Amino acid sequence: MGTSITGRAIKNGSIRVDTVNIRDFSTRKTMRVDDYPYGGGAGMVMEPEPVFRAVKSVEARIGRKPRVVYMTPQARVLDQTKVESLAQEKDLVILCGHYEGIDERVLQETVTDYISIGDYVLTGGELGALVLIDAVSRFVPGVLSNEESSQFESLQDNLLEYPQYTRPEVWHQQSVPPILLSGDHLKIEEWRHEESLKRTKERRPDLLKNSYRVICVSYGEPGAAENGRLLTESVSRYGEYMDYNRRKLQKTLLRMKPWNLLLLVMPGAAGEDSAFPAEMPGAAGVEKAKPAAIPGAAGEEKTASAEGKTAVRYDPSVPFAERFRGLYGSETPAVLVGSDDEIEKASAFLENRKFRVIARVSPAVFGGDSLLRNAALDIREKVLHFH
Ligand code: 4H6
Repeated sequence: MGTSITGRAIKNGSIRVDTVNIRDFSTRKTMRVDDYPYGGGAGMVMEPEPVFRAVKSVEARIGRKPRVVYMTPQARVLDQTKVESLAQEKDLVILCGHYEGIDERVLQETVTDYISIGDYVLTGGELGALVLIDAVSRFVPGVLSNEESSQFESLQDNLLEYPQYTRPEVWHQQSVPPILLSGDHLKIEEWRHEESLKRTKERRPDLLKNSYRVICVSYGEPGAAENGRLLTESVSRYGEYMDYNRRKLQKTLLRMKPWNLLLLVMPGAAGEDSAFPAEMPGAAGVEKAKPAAIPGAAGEEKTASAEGKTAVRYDPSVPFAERFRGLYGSETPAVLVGSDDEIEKASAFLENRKFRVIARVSPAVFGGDSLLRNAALDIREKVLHFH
């Protein structure tokens, strides 16, 4: 841990790593902490009491009950969402077993999380702990520089990273893909998304069944669109958002696919008023017909925002069925953010339109960075495991 990025993180005080030797809490003169397994069989088992005392000593030192992670091959395999959720904790205790493992009773009493780093066996949990510390550290503020940022990683969409290139432009007769030299950032982002998908199909097709294209739809008081954009960015690298205060969108047919994920941000979800986005991006990845001529779609009023841009005001009198007359799913998962009232109305409507509501998120989402991050992690966790 003393070299490279983790070494720097320790030196600049972003993270601290302490070790506790369970043997120091042995109850015997010999300082042994293992004993024969009841029921017989090969190998030794770690006694409960030394482990219990070791964990208690840490609790006493930090003055609170931290999450206690047990590294074991008998657990769900660590993924990026779990890593980011653990990174929110101030303290983490990682318990490493040796021999054949630890007496079940002390695990019951002390462990909060069981984690495996992969389906293979190690002689002890320590290398797993190092892997966990390394992965978690990347999400601790101050550990990565701006250039090393962990903010936009495609693993968060359950997709593999796209290929990377640097100078020279031609190497061993192979050129860098021309699009990367074009300077067209929107096109480049699209290309990278495509490459990520291609690569995932080829190398990790198992990931694709839990990979969704996030489409965020917001409507409601001023700030709804901005909040939708913020939430979308926290949930997905390749997400899109649309402001359904806009009458034009209300008139548009939007048929979502089973691999789309509808993120619906409704009244009650927004904070006070924040700025409106200047432009709505196109809805690539979603099959979108030409705006159908639905006469008399209502609920839009143009106002001039602080920047002098044309913004759209929320009209609460527009009924759900009218605002979303063009919105259809096909077993498309949906996550709803808003007041209980609005969520209730939306659920019934969306189920009729062949969406599957997989999560409802409490409206306390847009009150600050950590609320937003936690909501995003919560959503990713539910989306990833709803199958
Ligand atoms: C708990 C129980 C983690 C811990 C048994 C730990 C792999 C991982 C261990 C054991 C680990 C992982 C002791 C069982 C040695 C096999 C320590 N191995 N083992 N995949 N080993 O995260 O014998």
